[in-house]
Amino acid sequence: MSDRYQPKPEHKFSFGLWTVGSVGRDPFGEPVRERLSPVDLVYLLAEVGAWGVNFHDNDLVPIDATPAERDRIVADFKKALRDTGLVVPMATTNLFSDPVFKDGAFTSNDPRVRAYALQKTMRAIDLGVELGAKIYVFWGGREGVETDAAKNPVEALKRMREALNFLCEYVIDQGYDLKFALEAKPNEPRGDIYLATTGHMLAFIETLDHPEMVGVNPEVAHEHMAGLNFLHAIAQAWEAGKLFHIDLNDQAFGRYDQDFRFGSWNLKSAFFLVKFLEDVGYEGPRHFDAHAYRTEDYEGVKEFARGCMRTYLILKEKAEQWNSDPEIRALLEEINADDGSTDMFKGRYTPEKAAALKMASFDRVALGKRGLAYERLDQLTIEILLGVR
Ligand code: GLT
Ligand code: MN
Ligand code: MN
Repeated sequence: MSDRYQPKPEHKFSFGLWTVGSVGRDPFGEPVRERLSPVDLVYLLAEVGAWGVNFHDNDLVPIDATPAERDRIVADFKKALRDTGLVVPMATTNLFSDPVFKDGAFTSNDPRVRAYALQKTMRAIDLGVELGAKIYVFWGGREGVETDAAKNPVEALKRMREALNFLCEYVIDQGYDLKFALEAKPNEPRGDIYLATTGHMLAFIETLDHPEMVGVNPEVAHEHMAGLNFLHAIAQAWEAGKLFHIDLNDQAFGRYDQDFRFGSWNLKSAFFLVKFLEDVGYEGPRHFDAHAYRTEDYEGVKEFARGCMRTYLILKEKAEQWNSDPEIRALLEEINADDGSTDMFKGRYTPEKAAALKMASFDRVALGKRGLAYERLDQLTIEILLGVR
């Protein structure tokens, strides 16, 4: 195996405890792997070369642990982090597994559940910050409905806003250096989940009291479930200064949330995604929110984790190749050519520009006849990906 694809800390590859720790339970089947402790999982991640480990409060500390148990678990985890050099870039709250959240957490119709969800999140934020997290993810897996008879969607948004405003103030009040990243998903496990896509989240963030503290954590699989182009979602988030975190995995369109190994299904979209992150200089963690096939034992889980990182690095190399390919560069130059003939119409509106533009004449037919060479450009992309160029 070539050394060029070995993960290094500067690549910022991270995994959730719930990813490599997945025991392979699904709605139709029991676990296929024994449960490993958080400490074991830290060593496993260190062995495969990851940089960071993320967790939900209850991936680390069981929901019914006593304060003494919590302290012991956290101390053991910290020791494993020290021994391995792994860091905790992100933390989050489990607001979806326990039956108390069956009708949502922040959007539950029951005010006691909403208050409990806030309490649980504040405690989980404390835990995350204690372990070094700088990003706090909110994935509202149960914030939705099976029937719209059950909940008023406007009320649900107001409750969500109230909860996030409360928690932003909590973070400010504690003096924590922490930002929030909202993760959208259109459905599963609820019939429909509110704020279904990254685009919905971006619009919602602007309605919060502290929009500067809140960005997004888009996940490949979740946008693909909605039939959307993931690259376009993260490009919009990036352009808005809101790409605080990212969940990399893979997913066939139209399927359930598969959380496959990064790049294992749609290589071309994975390629353009890596190329984008590298081209724009995204500096956040490259988090793999995926898990191994249910067919695997823990050797297979390690293969899965290594595969995510290795594929990312191979695609990064392919992106460099794409960017420096002379034929691709020439095509891009041609595609983006500008003869300067419209310079006087560019930029901000002025009445003079508008008047001049209304009078200008364009050779519409010639413009429409021009071939754009995108077929050649795409084929060159495919040939780079297939390794024949
Ligand atoms: C859960 C979900 C993921 C979220 C995680 C964070 S938990 O596995 O499917 O997409 O990112 O809560
Ligand atoms: Mn997912
Ligand atoms: Mn995710």
